[in-house]
Amino acid sequence: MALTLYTYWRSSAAFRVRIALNVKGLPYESVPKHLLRDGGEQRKADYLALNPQGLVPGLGHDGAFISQSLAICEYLEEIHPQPPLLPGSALDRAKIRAMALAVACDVHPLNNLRVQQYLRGELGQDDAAVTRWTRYWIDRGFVALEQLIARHSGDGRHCHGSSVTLADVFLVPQVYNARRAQLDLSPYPRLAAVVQHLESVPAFAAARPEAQPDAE
Ligand SMILES: N[C@@H](CCC(=O)N[C@@H](CS)C(=O)NCC(=O)O)C(=O)O
Repeated sequence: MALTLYTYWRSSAAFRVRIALNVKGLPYESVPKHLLRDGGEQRKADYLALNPQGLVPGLGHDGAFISQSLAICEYLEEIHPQPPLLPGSALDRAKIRAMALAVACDVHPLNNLRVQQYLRGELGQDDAAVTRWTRYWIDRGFVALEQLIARHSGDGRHCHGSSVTLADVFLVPQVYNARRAQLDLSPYPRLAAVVQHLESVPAFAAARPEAQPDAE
């Protein structure tokens, strides 16, 4: 299968998809979209023709295009079920999705580039205020995830059960963003232990921003 990932090295949403592709052992071609250069390559007409939202990641597959990292990961899960990112019973899968969505819906959108640009531009906030905003929303999410990991982790090394799931795929990139905002992770020891383990897993390590061809 010919897979093309529209990506940016520092995009945590693209980082999720890179991890999922690696976990499933699917080779892909990277097409970098620089989010800052020249007003943002994600906002140029050629990319908007593919993704009207003007966001990365996007996945091309045999002439088709899919946006939204969760939709992409679930698509990969459906066309390539092994190893499963949504294992177990319907209840297990719902709990895993809920943890992934706690990042994807309730943390990440508040801290996205265009939101930060709006806070700085239209709302006139300085860097300190934007960093405060970023840390606040990540903390709200991590406080809850810390408790969910306590309930659902089977081994202290994964968010749910004892294997890599979609919850792990979404957590690690969000921790990358947290570190960029210099958020202290010590209030979330279980979450930090899970991430420490996952960062040693080759599929995660190869997907990290600094390992990408477009890394600066
Ligand atoms: N919900 C989307 C979020 C995608 C997203 O916000 N991507 C960011 C990078 S992490 C982006 O392209 N930002 C560009 C911008 O804000 O202009 C997903 O999960 O794919």
